[in-house]
Amino acid sequence: MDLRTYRASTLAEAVAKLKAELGPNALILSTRQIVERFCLGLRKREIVEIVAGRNLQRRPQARTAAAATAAAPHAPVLRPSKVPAQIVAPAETTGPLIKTATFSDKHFESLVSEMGQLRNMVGQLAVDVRHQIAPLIPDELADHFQNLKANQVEADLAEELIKAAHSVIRPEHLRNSDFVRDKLAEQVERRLTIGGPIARTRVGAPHVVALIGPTGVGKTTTIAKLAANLILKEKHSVGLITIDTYRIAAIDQLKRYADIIGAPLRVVANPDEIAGAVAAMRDREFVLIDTAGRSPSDTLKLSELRNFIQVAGADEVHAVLSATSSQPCIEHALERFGQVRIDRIIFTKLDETEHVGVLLNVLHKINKPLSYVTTGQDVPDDIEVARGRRLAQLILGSKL
Ligand SMILES: Nc1nc2c(ncn2[C@@H]2O[C@H](COP(=O)(O)OP(=O)(O)O)[C@@H](O)[C@H]2O)c(=O)[nH]1
Ligand SMILES: [Mg+2]
Repeated sequence: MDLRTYRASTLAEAVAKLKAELGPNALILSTRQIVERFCLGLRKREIVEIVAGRNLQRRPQARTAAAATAAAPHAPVLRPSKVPAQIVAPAETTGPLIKTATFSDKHFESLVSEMGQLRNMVGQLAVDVRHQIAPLIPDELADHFQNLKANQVEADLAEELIKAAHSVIRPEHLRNSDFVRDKLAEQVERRLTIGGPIARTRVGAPHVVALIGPTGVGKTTTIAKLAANLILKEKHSVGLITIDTYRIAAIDQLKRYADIIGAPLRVVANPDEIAGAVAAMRDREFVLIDTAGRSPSDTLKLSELRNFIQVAGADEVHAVLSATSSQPCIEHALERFGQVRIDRIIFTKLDETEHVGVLLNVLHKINKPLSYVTTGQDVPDDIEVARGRRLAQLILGSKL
């Protein structure tokens, strides 16, 4: 063991001295800044003191002279304001000046090589896992597959879409992400049944449309949007009927909209009255029926609802579902309200959902046409006639 102390006015000078004596692989054990007094103690100056040695066991804090010079090749006189970031000790302290551990070139190279190996291993692991989850997804389309799944498109359906798109994309286009997205959108669009807007099919009698669905999905708001658009934009005559007599607030809500848009409103409490209410509006082109948000698991009330719809002679029954509900919840509602009657689907609250893929799963399964989607609380603006390509883009991750 050969330990020596070097003092100089700069770090670079001190390192140069020790390198000259101990060689480039000498180990630095401590570095500090001290104040040296001279002229009989009347004057003082800041200097750097390094303790170094050779033939030592390497410790974590120890640095080679080569590394020290690399860290501060042109080290100025060490005053706190000019000290490089890694040098922290103030003057007249005995703590280490340099805190960061550094490595010899050899250590650094081996670390870089190990990191490279790790990166390769993780990459290979990701490919293996992907192959295990979806064995037949081509690597070039793996990100698109993950994206569909992130939007909660069911794995089987996502795989089917990817394979169908893959079969129509030439290999040289597989890495063109926009092109692949476009082809995928085509495939998604094919699996969506789109129903188009409400259209009058009768002459001399109103076209009767009923909205059914769970509580709070937005039936009343959607009726108001539809009525306002039919009256204000398309200049049709519209009458409104509500059978939601369970809550006074629900009647008030529709009454306020009816007054604003200038549509007559009739409140009907039992099935016997509804035929009369529709007949009273026979001068109207459209009659829209708002229904009570009864619990989907309440079979008695569901059969009552079916009765209302039958007696009213509805031309169209739209099931209203919220895009924010979970898939099991939507499927449950569809099963229950399917016992009443479902001709078409309206999805509400697209503005609030994080998983548009659920719409595709559901529509693909039940194969009922989608008529409208709603995109916010504003009456009458936040409603759109469903369009396949637009919905497909949303399912692939576009924003509203
Ligand atoms: N964010 C958002 N909220 C909506 C949408 N449609 C309706 N709502 C809101 O959902 C809540 C329940 O609506 P309502 O029409 O009373 O539901 P109902 O019980 O099915 O008649 C209200 O606060 C509406 O403003 C929509 O498309 N987006
Ligand atoms: Mg309501």
